Amino acid sequence: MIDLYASTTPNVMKVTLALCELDLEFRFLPINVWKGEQFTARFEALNPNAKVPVLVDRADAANPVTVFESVAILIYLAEKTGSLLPRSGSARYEAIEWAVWQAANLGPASGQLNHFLLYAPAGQDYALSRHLTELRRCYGVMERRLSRTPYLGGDEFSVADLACFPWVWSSSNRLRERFAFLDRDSPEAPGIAAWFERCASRAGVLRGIERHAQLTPLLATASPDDLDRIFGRGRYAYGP
Ligand SMILES: N[C@@H](CCC(=O)N[C@@H](CS)C(=O)NCC(=O)O)C(=O)O
Repeated sequence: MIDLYASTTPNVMKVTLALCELDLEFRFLPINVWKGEQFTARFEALNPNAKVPVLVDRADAANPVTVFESVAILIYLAEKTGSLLPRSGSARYEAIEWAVWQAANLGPASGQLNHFLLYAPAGQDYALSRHLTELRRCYGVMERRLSRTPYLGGDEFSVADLACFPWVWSSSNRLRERFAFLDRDSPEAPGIAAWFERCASRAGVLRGIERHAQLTPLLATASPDDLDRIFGRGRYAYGP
């Protein structure tokens, strides 16, 4: 059995999609990050960085394997099953490059834009413009890649697509009316649109989207102080 410590976010969705693609049995262990459940000693023993997702694989009950960081989890699952990652050579590193690219570029830019649009006080024009510009740059990088290869890692569906798909899905769902470049079906980015369709028509991805939808959104449970804690502001802020 595999335990997935989870919330309703794209980083968790990557792992849910991978588990469904690989037909692995798992259960969600929901963590209410809005109420600070990630900061308990028990959870920090699993992930010292205090964030979901965390995966615990109990296939060997005497020696469970714990992995945090969504892209590390994707690579773990790929190596466990021998799927979703070419076995060797440059194709393997291309897929890893694009998965790491998501964690270092697309994910942070999407997350920061989200934060400044939804949770920051008014008057953050500089921050908004900076993160929007960076996210648009990332979409340009993806479009150029996907105009040359069917999948982000190359010729095959891989961990790279599982890393990027939930962010493109989520940003398109929430923000495409506001920022046309985030539309997963934008005529200005035919490479991304065709890739999205290719990924979204996979049975495993469709099952993963359905499983992900079973998680309950918990933002409404957060008090103003909970929001200050998760965003490091108010009495939790460091600095002047
Ligand atoms: N790079 C990490 C990011 C994980 C992350 O930011 N998780 C969020 C939910 S998407 C979280 O747990 N936030 C709680 C917090 O920041 O305290 C990964 O890809 O796993």
